[in-house]
Amino acid sequence: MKNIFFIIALLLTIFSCNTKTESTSTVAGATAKDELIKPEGKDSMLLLTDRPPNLETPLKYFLQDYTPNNVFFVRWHLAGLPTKINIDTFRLRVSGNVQKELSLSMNDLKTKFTPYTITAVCQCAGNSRSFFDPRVPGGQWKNGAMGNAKWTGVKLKDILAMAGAKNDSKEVSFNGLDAPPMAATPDFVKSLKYNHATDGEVMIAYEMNGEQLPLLNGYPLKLVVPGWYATYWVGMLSKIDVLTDTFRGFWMQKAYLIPKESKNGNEHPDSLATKMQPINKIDVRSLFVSPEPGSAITVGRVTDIQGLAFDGGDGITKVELSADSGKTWMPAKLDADLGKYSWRRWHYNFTPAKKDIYYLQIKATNAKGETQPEHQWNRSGYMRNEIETLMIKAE
Ligand SMILES: Nc1nc2c(c(=O)[nH]1)N[C@H]1C(S)=C(S)[C@@H](COP(=O)(O)O)O[C@H]1N2
Ligand SMILES: [Mo]
Repeated sequence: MKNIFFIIALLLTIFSCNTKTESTSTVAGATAKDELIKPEGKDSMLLLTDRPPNLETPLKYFLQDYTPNNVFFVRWHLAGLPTKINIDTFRLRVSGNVQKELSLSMNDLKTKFTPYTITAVCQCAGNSRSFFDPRVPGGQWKNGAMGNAKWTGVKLKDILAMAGAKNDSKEVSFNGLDAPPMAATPDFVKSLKYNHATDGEVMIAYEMNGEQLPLLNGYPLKLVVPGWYATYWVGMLSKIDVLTDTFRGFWMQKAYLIPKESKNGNEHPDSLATKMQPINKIDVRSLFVSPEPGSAITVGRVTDIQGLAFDGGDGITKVELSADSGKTWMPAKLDADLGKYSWRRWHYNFTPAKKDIYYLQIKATNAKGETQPEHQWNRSGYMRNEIETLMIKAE
């Protein structure tokens, strides 16, 4: 338990002086009650669970290129996380199949390495899980378990080079300061193949959007794996192990698995896939951000329909909108390209011709020609990227 204070303490600090309000929003045709909460160091967010803290970003913040740190979504698995980190004594340790073990202070990281910055979407594997039909267990996220940020820190490759990681290494594992509240729960440890870990893009961030990371987003260090689902983006990162074999931890071999032999991680509720593999690259998706579902717009007047699109790093080349159930697709206008791992915002000028209810659909395509499925399901509610429908009323 060294250095670890349980969540009870964290929650008392974080949630005691909170303002709780309720708002109503329309989601996929149904009305859901959203509970808003204002944790310490954050602005109002949607509360999913408070133990461990799981908080969703309200949709309106996705009208910006970069998601502000104070509303960036929060997702922890284990109820034991430090309430406070002493930055003077904090060390990032590197051990295993290396010539020289390292114990790096924050100052070492900031002065002994060349800083590196990359823009990348951090998206939870379970983002949008609540929209799966039939419903699946797990955090019932809407579309707010994602965010786009500029990450600054050190390339993992440079750290492994300093440690003299050996050429016969197979994988690298990553552990953070959070700990299971009971011995029965396995510690949250993730791994990457050695080649991936040293690709020069995987990095350890000490800043997001030019500021230190909020405690709830993994302060002081977060592993950034551009283009891959956020489950690999280990927060409060404190220990890196270079391995000569496949890592066999629970969170790689039992959790976060997707069907191996289907597109988009698809399977059927009546015939679940038997061959599974660890989740990996983010699939192509596009989302509506504005107007909010169920909004009223004006007949004969232009409405700026807005949203965003992203993928695992091949880059979005096309976003198209349909107002006739997918019979015809019209190109949306893409905003500036902020990097292949960034999301790309888009606009579409829509003018409703008559008083009616409109169902708009949005579909993105990437540089590899990959696009989105019309229907998708899997038992864990991962990798949601089904073509989205937005219902709006023209009055
Ligand atoms: N140490 C640690 N890192 C973690 C997790 C965790 O439970 N513990 N959850 C992962 C998952 S599943 C997600 S979606 C992201 C969320 O990052 P955020 O809280 O900064 O949004 O952190 C990842 N890193
Ligand atoms: Mo996640």
